[in-house]
Amino acid sequence: MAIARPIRLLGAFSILLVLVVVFYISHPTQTFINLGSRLKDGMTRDPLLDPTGEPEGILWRAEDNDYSPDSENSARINATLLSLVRNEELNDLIKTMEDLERTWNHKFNYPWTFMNDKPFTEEFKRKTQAVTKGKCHYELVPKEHWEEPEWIDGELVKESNKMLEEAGIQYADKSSYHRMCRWNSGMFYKHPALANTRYYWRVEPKVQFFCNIDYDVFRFMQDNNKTYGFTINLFDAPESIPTLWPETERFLAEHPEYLADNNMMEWLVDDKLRPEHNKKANGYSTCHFWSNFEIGDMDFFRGERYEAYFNHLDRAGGFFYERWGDAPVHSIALGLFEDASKVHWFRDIGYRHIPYFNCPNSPKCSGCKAGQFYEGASFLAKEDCRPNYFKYVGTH
Ligand SMILES: Nc1nc2c(ncn2[C@@H]2O[C@H](COP(=O)(O)OP(=O)(O)OP(=O)(O)O)[C@@H](O)[C@H]2O)c(=O)[nH]1
Ligand SMILES: [Mg+2]
Repeated sequence: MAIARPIRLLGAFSILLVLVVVFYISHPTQTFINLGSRLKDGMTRDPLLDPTGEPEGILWRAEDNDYSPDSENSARINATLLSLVRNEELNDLIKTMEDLERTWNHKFNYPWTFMNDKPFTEEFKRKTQAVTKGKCHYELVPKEHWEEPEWIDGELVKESNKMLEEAGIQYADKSSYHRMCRWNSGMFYKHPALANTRYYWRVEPKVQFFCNIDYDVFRFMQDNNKTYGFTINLFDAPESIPTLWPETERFLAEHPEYLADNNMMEWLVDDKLRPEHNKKANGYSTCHFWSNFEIGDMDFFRGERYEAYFNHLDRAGGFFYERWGDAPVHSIALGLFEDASKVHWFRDIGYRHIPYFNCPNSPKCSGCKAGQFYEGASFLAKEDCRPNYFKYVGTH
């Protein structure tokens, strides 16, 4: 008996529908990416609640390529895990290393480079090398990269840091903190031990990683022409950087040619989400990539634009007279000088540095709650600058 045409059509449609549903379930990343990059109507719901998969495109995997630890012809590229760390932080660092080795590096065996302004102890070397099959390098930061440059006025530093401390700026009176911020801003990539290394993944003791990452993230950066990858996007304390933006504007006036065509200026100067922040920071939203996690291409920092910008800031002295962090400095430079498409949100890397998270909804993750952004007091929720980043730059 012949089946009526409408019934046949309905049958064909149902089969098509099932196929589409099966496709989307097995390709969760694509579903999400197809929503578009910019969130034009703002972030009405945390994108990390949606199923999160791997980035699109060809990914290099340990099963298909030679990533064995001692191979001469391995698929590893010129890259290192990089940690500035003190001997006293050994136990916290070990836990972090174990996390990152378990979720990622035991498959790819990238080397680790540890840096310190004091020599590493034998115990530090022995215990860290025991956590990884990758080769560990231990480097001393040269004094001229670490200490205050000669044009900094010590008396003025003491006075201004006292005022910052009274204004409640954390670590303002710790000279090592100022030095660390300056080193992370303009020195780390100048260390001779990194002269032949291009990509780095910054790792701090105490941070945690929650998700299995099954592709070579450094190759991903290289293959997709990415300069910088982040996980968390935050507001900063404007009191720590009152003259950073005015100095940046001065620099831009001298070098208008450095501004990228497809820059992230709107994200940098937004005054709608937190007008007081913009006002106190004299025109800067204070939004930044939280730099305790970063995967980056050191060629950007070694390039003419960043070098000139860092030298300008260094001369102005705000690393010591104020408490400029490497996070706003890196972020402003990327936002102004780099094409926005070259910055990547690693939504799939589950990450925690107290008190914030990047926790995706993925079967590859365990130990964090999908979409949880902060832990502790509820005022921390407003430190999230992702709504602005997704609105002005995108979710890529
Ligand atoms: N070798 C060395 N490492 C340092 C020094 N100060 C900070 N670091 C490292 O620099 C990184 C950032 O320092 P933190 O003290 O964690 O700064 P922070 O993340 O702003 O502060 P917290 O929120 O307290 O973690 C960490 O990897 C530290 O181990 C220092 O004086 N010497
Ligand atoms: Mg820290």
